[in-house]
Amino acid sequence: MFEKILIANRGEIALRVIRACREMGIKSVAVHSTADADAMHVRMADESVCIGPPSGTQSYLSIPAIIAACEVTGAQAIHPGYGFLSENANFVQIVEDHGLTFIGPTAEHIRIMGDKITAKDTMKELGVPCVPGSDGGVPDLAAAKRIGEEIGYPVIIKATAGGGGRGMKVAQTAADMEEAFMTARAEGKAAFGNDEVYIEKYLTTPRHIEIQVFGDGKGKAVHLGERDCSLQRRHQKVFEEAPGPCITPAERAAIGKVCADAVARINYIGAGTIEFLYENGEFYFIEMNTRLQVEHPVTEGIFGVDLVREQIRVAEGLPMSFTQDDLEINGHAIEVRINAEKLPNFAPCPGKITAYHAPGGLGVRMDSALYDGYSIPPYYDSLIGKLIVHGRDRTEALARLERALGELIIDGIDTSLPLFTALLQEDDIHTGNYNIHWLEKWLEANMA
Ligand code: MV4
Repeated sequence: MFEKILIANRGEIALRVIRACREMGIKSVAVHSTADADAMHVRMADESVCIGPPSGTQSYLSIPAIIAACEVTGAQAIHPGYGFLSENANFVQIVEDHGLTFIGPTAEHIRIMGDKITAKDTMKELGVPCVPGSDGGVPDLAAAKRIGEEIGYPVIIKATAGGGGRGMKVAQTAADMEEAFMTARAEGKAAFGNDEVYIEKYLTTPRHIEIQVFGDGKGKAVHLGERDCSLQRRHQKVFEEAPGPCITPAERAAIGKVCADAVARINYIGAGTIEFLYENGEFYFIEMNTRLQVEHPVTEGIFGVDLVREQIRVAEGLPMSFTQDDLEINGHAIEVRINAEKLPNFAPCPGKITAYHAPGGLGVRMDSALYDGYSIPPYYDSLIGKLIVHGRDRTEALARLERALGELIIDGIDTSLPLFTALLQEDDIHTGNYNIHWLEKWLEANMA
């Protein structure tokens, strides 16, 4: 059993992990940059180590500093949170080479899923439905044009090393192919040092539905249903919910089983998310994330499980504390991401919090590292909190969200909160009638 875990992260996710550690009787070690000496994760952990200057590259991404912090404190395992080193296969290898445990998947699984072509090949092989497209990389423009004719336009050209929307170009017709192909290649090369691309049929109005999976690393795995994360701006999720408003129990059981079986077959360990586009009743695999995700609390809300606790258990070699049959959906959960940014342009807006009051009451969870008088540093991601509500059904969850937003006070900086208040006035949000383009269109119409 781990006696001490180091959390290689900051902000709300560091608190999230510290809380799980404390409930399990495990000591926690926070690491922090000089800019984060007064941060809540440092205060809440049992111990802390300063690992470098403000820049993320020199602190939260500094592998030597993090390994040294484990050695100094005697931490036996590292929880990476999300972002930073959470999907860095080399880091996992180094952690293991130092006799430490990485709380997350193996370096090999991270590597497979980090390369989008290999990920897709692997999933296809495992029986997961994929978007029709090129089988693997597309070597040149002539091949790209052949594939375009074969699968039919519109098509999308994606960088193999991409993800999160970078290095993607749509070709509406054959006439667009040359420019789209060349641009996707150039972006892949510039952003990731890899110019390999692949091609898929472009789905015009899908929803983003992702399946939460969890494996014990020994051939057992479960699914915890889906999250609908279609409401995004520039590939950043802003509103997530579970279960998906348009997914039937039969669809959930079927795609869930496919996903759980797939990750069981590869002995996947820990939390993972299999992302799909969902259109006309069909699921199409796009990517797999090999980490705990920002929006994991909506899944925790409807299943009543602690995913971080389970991550720690399986990393220790223990079994998961539930089987598929134990997992039953209870009600509906919604998360909104609160960013320190100024509308209408969403410009980052760090600064000092002059007043903070978190909402409470039945079915309300506020995951945030904010406190009264805290100064948000300008060096990191603008996510400053997540408000998660749970209700007996979607209607109750939406009413609770509106009520909780009314209680929440964050003064001194601009935040994305006014966006959520405005969204709750929209019929489409109440009926669940939205797809991946809904928010961008709404912003264009309402924020211009
Ligand atoms: C697509 C697509 C349509 N068709 N693939 C965007 C980020 C990356 N994860 C995959 N993305 C997309 N892939 C095919 N074949 C549309 C998107 C997409 C998108 C996906 C999910 C959520 C928001 C999105 C916004 C724009 C485009």
